[in-house]
Amino acid sequence: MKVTGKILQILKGNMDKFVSGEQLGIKFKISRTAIWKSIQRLRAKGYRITAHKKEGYKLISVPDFLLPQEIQDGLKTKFIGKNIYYFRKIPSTNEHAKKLAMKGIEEGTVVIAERQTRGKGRLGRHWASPAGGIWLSVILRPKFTPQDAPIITMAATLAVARAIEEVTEINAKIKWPNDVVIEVKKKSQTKKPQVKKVCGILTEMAAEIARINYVIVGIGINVNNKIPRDLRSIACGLNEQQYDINRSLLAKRLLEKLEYYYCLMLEKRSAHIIKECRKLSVILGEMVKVRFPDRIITGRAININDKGSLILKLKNNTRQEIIAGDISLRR
Ligand code: BT5
Repeated sequence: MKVTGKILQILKGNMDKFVSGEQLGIKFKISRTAIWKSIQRLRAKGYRITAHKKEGYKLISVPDFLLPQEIQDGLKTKFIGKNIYYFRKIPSTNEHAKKLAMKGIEEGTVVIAERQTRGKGRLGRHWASPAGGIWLSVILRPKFTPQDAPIITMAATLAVARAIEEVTEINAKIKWPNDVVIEVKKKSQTKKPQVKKVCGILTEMAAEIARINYVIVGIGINVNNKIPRDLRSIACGLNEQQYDINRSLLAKRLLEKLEYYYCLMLEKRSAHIIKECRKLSVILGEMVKVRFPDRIITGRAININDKGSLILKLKNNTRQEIIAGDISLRR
């Protein structure tokens, strides 16, 4: 860790107290001018630090940015998030991650941005990514076959739901295959709650028949951001349920959970992931509509099988396996 990072750690450990500049200089064997330069660097990143001639420096507040040092501070992972590329603004974190992956960057590298100008969903759809959300991509190089890849999306939805559960008091659920949602009560108490999307996952892969070259797991979470008007009936932010969510903490827990579930997959223990996804599923037992580019199927969602496919029971009592699709709940 560089000296600026070490100074920040000391200031954080003494939040709201003065730390002597002279002591810092002695500790790191650098001049007071060098300490001052480090403080200026931290201020430029948004840390509010007061300076007092005799007493030294006092950290007043930490910026609400997804700064790598905030996410990495206390991050309990072995490889995911050890290397973070941070942007205030970028077209798409998935696109940038793809370029890095093609250059051979190490597994676990994360690309994160405050804002995306061309955030994308599945099938090239637009993903609204204003400031205040978490927009990130993780580069993975799994040693399993491309057929197992859909489970990565499930692992990611599960990681997001569990991270939200740990950091907030919000009950997040999974809407197969790639959404994390929350249930919002309707005005009429008798009606079932409405499901709103707080997170979408876009998993992209470069593979040969039997071998995956790399996988990019793109995760977008609405946290403190505004939701565009045209999406308000289907989407919402976590801030509509709880104020003041610490985005760096949420991102940190997310990376930890993602590594945990990804490692389960590598150990061939995906059954555990599927079991947990079933428990958090918002669609199992419900009548759903599955929209494909050329047709719509209606049926009851009765299971998510071991391959991660959705099983629908149709009107004529036959069962249909769905590998991917757009699901809407018929509530
Ligand atoms: C997804 O696609 O849900 C995948 C979204 C992945 C976004 C992340 S952000 C980081 C990384 N970098 C990227 O460029 N992308 C990934 P899909 O299931 O196709 O859903 C897309 C649909 O969700 C849109 O057509 C809208 O209806 C809706 N939508 C768009 N923006 C949204 C938002 N911020 N919150 C909720 N719904 C949104």
